Amino acid sequence: MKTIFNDRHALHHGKVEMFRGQLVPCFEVPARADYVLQELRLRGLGEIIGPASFDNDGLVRVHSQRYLNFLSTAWDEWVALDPANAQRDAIPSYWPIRTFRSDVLPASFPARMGLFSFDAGSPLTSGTWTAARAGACCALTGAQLLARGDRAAFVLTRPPGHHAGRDFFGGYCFLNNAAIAAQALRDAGLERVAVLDIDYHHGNGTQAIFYERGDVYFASLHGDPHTEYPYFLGYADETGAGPGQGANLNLPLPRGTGFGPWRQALGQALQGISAFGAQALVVSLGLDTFEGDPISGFGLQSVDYLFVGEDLARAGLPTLFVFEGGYAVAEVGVNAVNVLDGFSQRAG
Ligand code: SP5
Ligand code: ZN
Repeated sequence: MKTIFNDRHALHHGKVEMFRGQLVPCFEVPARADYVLQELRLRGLGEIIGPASFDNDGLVRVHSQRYLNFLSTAWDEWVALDPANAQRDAIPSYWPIRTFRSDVLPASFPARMGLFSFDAGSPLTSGTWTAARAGACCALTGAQLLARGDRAAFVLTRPPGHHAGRDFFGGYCFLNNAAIAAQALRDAGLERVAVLDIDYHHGNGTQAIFYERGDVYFASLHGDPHTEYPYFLGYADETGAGPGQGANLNLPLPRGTGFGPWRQALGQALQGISAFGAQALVVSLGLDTFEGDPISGFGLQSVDYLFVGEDLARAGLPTLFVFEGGYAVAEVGVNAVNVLDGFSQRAG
C-alpha cells in the first residue's frame, strides 16, 4: 500500500486553542504525522510518495468558492489588522447563530472568521492554507491511485478534515480531505462511494456535504454527541434527506465504550456499506478511539487496531485511508500503522 505524504503539513502549527475559558496548547500538532511516518518506515509498509499537483477544481467540487477565497487570504488579512498579529494565531469569536444572516459577506475579517467557522478551538496560522491545500492534493492523489486500480492507499496528511463543511472550518479541520477524495472517485467514474468515519468525533462536515446525495454513503462510529464534541450533529436519527434518504448511518456510542461493542458497531457500518453497493471505500482514519487519547473517551488498545484493519479488508473494496484525529502523539504511529498492517495482511 502506498502512502501519500508531504512535509508542508508542518506549516500548519497552531500555538493555542480555546478550551473552557483558557487558551491551552494545541492537541493537533505536526509531530503526529512524524510519528506515523517513522512507524511506516520502521515496518516497511510500502512506498511513500509525494502528491501530484492539482489546481483548485477538486476542492471546488466540495467547498464553496467564497470559502476557499476566504481561507487562501485569511492569514494576510489577519496580519493586516495589526502587524503584531503575525505572532498570534487567528481564532474566531463571533458567530452568526440563529436569527442572524449568513448570506451577507462582511468586510470585517473577524466577522468573516465567524461566518466560516463553528468553534474557537481551531486556530488559523500563517501556513494553514498551504498545509491544508497540500493535504487535499494528497487526498486527490490517493483517489487517483484507487481509480487507476490500486487496492488501497494511505493519505498521511494534516490538518485533518472531517469536521470541515462546504464553507466552514472547525474541529482542527479546514479542507475536508475525505470528502474531496470521495468526490474525486465519483468524478473518476465510480457510481457509488462510501465514506466510513471511525474517528472518535462525529464527522459532521462529511455528513453535511453528502447528506442529500444518494451516490455517497456516509457511516460513522463516534462518541455520543449528547456528551461529546461536536455536540450538534451525529445522532442516530440522521438518516439522510431527499435522494440521500437512507444513505447516512450514525452509530453513536457512549463514552467509555471498549473494543468489543465498538467492533460490533463497525460490523454494522460495514453491512450498511455493503448493502448500499459501494464500489470504493474512503476511511476517515481517526486514532482518537485509543484508550490513552487525551481528549476522547473510548477504550481501544494498540493491538485492537490490527483487527480493525482486518475487518476493513474483509469488506473487499478498494480502500483509501485518510488520516484524521488521534492525539496520544507517541502512540498514534503504532495505532495508525496497525490498521494498515492488519488490512494489508488480510487483503494480501
Ligand atoms: C479531527 C478531530 O479529532 N477533531 C477534534 C476536535 C475536538 N475539539 C474539542 C477539543 C476539546 C478539548 N478537550 C480538552 C480536554 C483536556 N483535558
Ligand atoms: Zn477526532
